[in-house]
Amino acid sequence: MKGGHDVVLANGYTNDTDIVKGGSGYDKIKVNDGDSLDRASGGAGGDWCIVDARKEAGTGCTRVTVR
Ligand SMILES: [Ca+2]
Ligand SMILES: [Ca+2]
Repeated sequence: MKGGHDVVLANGYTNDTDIVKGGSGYDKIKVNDGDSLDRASGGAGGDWCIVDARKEAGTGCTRVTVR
């Protein structure tokens, strides 16, 4: 991941565990793929994590949306 604003998508397979890390910019990290096994780990700069369940959001997520 580079700096800047990125959108990061977990691959849309359910019942798997995706680990998605943001870069140094304000990134949008989406792991709302239908399971609650993933980990959206925000990077520096604050990230927006879109998750299936709150437990998917790591400490680097400054904004969390459950979908
Ligand atoms: Ca998944
Ligand atoms: Ca998920």
